Amino acid sequence: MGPLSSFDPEIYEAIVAEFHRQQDELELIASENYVSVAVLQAMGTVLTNKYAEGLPGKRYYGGCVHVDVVERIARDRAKQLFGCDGANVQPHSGAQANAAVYLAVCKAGDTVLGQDLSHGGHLSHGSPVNSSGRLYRAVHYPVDVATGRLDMNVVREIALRERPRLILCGASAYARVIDFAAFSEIAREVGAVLCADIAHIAGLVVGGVHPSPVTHCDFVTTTTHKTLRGPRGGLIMASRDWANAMNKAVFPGIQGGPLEHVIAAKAVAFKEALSPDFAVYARQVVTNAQAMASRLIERGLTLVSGGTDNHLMLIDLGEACTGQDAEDALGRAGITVNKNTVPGERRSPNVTSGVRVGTAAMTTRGLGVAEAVQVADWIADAIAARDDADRLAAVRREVMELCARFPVYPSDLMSAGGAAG
Ligand code: DSN
Repeated sequence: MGPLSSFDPEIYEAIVAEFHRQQDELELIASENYVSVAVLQAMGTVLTNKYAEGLPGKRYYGGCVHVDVVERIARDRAKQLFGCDGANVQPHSGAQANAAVYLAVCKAGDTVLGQDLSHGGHLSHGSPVNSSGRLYRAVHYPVDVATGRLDMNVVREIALRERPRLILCGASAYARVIDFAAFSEIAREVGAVLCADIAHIAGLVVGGVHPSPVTHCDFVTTTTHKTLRGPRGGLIMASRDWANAMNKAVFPGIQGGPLEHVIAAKAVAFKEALSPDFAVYARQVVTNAQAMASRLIERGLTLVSGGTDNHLMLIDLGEACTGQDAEDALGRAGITVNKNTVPGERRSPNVTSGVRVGTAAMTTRGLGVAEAVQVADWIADAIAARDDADRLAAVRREVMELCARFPVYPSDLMSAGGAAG
């Protein structure tokens, strides 16, 4: 086996092309970010060769002495970062983390209550096409279509009516602060277990710019790759009472061997998130989002809920333009976003009436408020000029100039023994 570039040039070239796409275009997908070179290095290691079913010190395979060190450090750092009693760093993704919580708490057919997918929730919060909606009786709470915000009185009414075994709070397209204390009161009132899925806002929580759910919830799940800026993966936290059930639900409940190379990268990302610099980053993410939101509104665009408290905003395009058309136009302008349903959506999920925009990745590459306002102008320009190829090409040239001034990675990363050197 030679190096990747000579052994498998097709794959190598696709990786190099993706590297340049990330360097040269603006990433505004609210669930994406750029990991550090240290995180990349931890992931590309021999730890991928090791089976380690079980937990540190209690494995079903020999030879786990070194991966035990890695996983213990990752777990301890997660506990320190979030201030939780128990943590399991093995979930391969956020959806796996949620599936493990369902398994720990519910029997098949039990009622679970989560935020409606078309109102900003997530597939794994009980969508009928996801295992969470097929194995359990899933019911949902909406946002108020007029305000775009959760109405906790409505959530309470639905919880009292449905008497769920498990309540999920947390969202993937909701721009406002989530009131974990209010969810906790409702869960206590109806005798439900409470889980917060903070996949989107985990980095804001550890950075101190969104309230923490940890003291209010029995479980907290998250991905590690969004605002938390770690490798693609999942994490579950649990109160002392639920820690054992959490661990058994992950393995042997829903997973086999953990991905120790990814767990090593999670540990590195947690160390980064524990540094004071990370709080500065998290604050800047929100400041940039609010600057961008204000400018989009000044330019005549409508935002669900009228603005943002976090890293994302949802543009409601109304009748004039579909989410798909806006996503395509922005793509041609070098700006990557995703189409997204809006509350009260009338188009199909493949077309949608909205686009979701987030500032986590652009803030990582060093963009500040001045650039956020400029990016908002390009978004408004590109949506308005969506049928004008020349104007879109002109925006793309300006986007590329900005990206060249704020590189994500050293330009020689691919030849310096980095991701695919
Ligand atoms: N797909 C993720 C997002 O974009 O929000 C959630 O899993």
